[in-house]
Amino acid sequence: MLIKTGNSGFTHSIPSDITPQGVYQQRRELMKLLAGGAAGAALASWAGREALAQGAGKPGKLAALPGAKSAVAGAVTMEKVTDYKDASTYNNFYEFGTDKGDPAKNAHTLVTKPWTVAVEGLVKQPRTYAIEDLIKLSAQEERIYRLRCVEGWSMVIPWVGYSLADLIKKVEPLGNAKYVEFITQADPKTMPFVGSRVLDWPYVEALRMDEAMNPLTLLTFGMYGEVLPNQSGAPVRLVVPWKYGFKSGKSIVKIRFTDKEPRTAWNKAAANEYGFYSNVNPAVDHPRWSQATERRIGEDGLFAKKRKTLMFNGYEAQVGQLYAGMDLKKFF
Ligand SMILES: Nc1nc2c(c(=O)[nH]1)N[C@H]1C(S)=C(S)[C@@H](COP(=O)(O)O)O[C@H]1N2
Ligand SMILES: [Mo]
Repeated sequence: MLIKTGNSGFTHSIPSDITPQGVYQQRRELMKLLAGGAAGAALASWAGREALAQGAGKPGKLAALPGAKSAVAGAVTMEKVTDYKDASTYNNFYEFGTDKGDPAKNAHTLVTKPWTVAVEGLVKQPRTYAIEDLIKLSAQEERIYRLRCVEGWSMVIPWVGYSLADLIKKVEPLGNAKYVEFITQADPKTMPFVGSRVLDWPYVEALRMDEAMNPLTLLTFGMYGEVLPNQSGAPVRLVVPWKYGFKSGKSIVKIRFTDKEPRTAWNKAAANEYGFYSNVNPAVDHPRWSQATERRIGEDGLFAKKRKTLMFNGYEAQVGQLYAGMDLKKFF
């Protein structure tokens, strides 16, 4: 993602910037060994490490939050699940810093108890939910979704939650409610980068009502059978698997129903680069880089060919009809 350096100026990551720490380290070691003429040994150790990276690894020691197998179409992929260690140490959560390793290092200061989520705006039943009540509102399911960042990396994660639609039906939106806005926590006391000028806080995201109602849109409380670690957006985040990762707001405190398309955090920061829809689309490039391919974290190493990005991140059968007749180059 790009970093705002002043009121209007931006610097941004080039593809090599998005190398995860571990791979970067390995590349440095490899370069050192190559310089020493030990290329064969270096390659052997690389291959060994790649093999070790297979398997999902063990989650941390957080409270268990198992989910039943989901019956929602598209909710499970047969692709290999990303190692928990990668999923929980390679993150975007700018409230805790702009480096991929920052959220895992810094998010321990986030206070997730007590936590409430206010549902407000154009609904018949506005209500503030204690997180404990929100968790129980519907049955927890495990959904194995890909999440693709606009920067070109992706992961496969077993999320735990329920369809946002279950909550929406409970609060009964009014007829003029057309959009759902997600407002996230912005507490400078517990989130060290809130107050920095990287983004206009709080981090806000939004969906059109039919997108929010699509059964794939997951109100997410856990991953890998446990509650979310802080850096992944505890205690509640969204996962919208057919959109670029930044649509999946973390640590949500307000859900607001509106009649106008809300301004969203990245759209405010750079409207020409981040549109409202932000559907994963290999045919529509980011103005400064291609979106046609991606690298799977922990799997696609230095020498691997990048994999092709799929239309709607592979969820076209489930969500393609939401955009029938729309010019997706215009509504990017
Ligand atoms: N509140 C908040 N939510 C956020 C972000 C953020 O900076 N702040 N980053 C977004 C981006 S760019 C991505 S790619 C995903 C990353 O989720 P992950 O760290 O669980 O992979 O979170 C999204 N949600
Ligand atoms: Mo992202």
